[in-house]
Amino acid sequence: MSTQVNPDTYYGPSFGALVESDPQIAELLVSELDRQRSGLQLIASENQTSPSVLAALGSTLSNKYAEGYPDKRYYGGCAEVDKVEKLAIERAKTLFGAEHANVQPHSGASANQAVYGAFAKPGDTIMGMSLDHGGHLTHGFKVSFSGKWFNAVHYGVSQETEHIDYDQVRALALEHRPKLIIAGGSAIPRAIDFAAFRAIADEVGAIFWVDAAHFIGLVAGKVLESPVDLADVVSFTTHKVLRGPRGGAIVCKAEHAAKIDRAVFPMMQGGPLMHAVAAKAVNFAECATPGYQAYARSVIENSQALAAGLAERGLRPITGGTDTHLSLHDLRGVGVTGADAELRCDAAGIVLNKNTIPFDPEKPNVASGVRVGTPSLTTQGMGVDQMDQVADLIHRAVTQTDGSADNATAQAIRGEVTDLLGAYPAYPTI
Ligand code: DSN
Repeated sequence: MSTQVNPDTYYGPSFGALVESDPQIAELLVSELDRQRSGLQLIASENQTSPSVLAALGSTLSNKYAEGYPDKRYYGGCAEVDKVEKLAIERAKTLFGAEHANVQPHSGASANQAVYGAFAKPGDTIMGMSLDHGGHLTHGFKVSFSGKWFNAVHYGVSQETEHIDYDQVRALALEHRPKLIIAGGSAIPRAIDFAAFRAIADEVGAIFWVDAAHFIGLVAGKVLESPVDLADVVSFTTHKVLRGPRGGAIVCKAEHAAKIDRAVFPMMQGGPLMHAVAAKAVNFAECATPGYQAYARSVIENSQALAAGLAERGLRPITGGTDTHLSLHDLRGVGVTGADAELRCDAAGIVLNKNTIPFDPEKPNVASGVRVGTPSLTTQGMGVDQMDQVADLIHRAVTQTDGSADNATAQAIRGEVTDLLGAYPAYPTI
């Protein structure tokens, strides 16, 4: 085990027992912690959740079957998990100012499946952002259930501005009359105009659904406009900027509550993961604090500083910058593909992902861009003063290394990454 861990606190008091009973898995858990600690984590959809959330995840709530909803279960022995789920629901409603919350979806994709289940039937037309312009697999991409079961129509960004083309959204909505209009995605650096989407949905009689998985943490932190009042339904994940456990949730208007609940269970899921529900409750309470709001503000400031630092070095930000926790960079100006950049950064201790950019001439597994996000670095305490150094490290890794860990420049960058992480460690308390 290369990283320092205290078996009494790492993953809760039972970690010591795991070391005894299954040293192979215990070793791998520690090496993954070591990996998370020893690199710059820039995957925009990842974060470092709190030890309290980890404790709830590692609890005996994992043992309990609780199909149904609080006070309406299909199993005995649910008194304690009922209290947990009621707390999670109330905390979610308060945090997001929502009329109804369902905290049972196992993941973002499961939450999205339930939204389809509530409002559409196979063969119906749905409309979302195209994946290669920043959307998501579950918004009708052809290999996803959503693309196979629904007639998916896709809007994108304007080639000129790289912002969502709202004229195109409206024209496609008028032409295709979708049942559902989805806003949101995985690589959208800018704030979305929810009012524009609402007006278009009203014009064609569609349900307006926001998939807020990426940015819901910024909404919780009150640094980005909330879609909750404008949308019929908002689905999200709890593990991105929000910094909770891996999982999903849905908030919606009271008029849709019964439909959404029936679509989550029993239509799409069986028993909820009660340890994850407890961890969501812990997370929602954490997000209601001034400390979390300051964190969310810092995530955006860092993201803007990082995007500017990369722009100065020739890594062009799509749309010219960012309003959120992520930015997307076109690498064609430095003559490196996204796939090569990801490999080179990895060898230098920097973890990010290749990403297609709008109108990308490359295939997705090559891609012309990279996506970078600041949730993890900000959790580690970095601020705008560190972002120029991070931009410099990324730029040098992308342009001056070859993807080999033996490369002298890659080794030098790794050394600088280690020094920086020494001052801003991940999980200093375990
Ligand atoms: N795969 C996630 C992301 O990285 O954005 C979204 O599902």
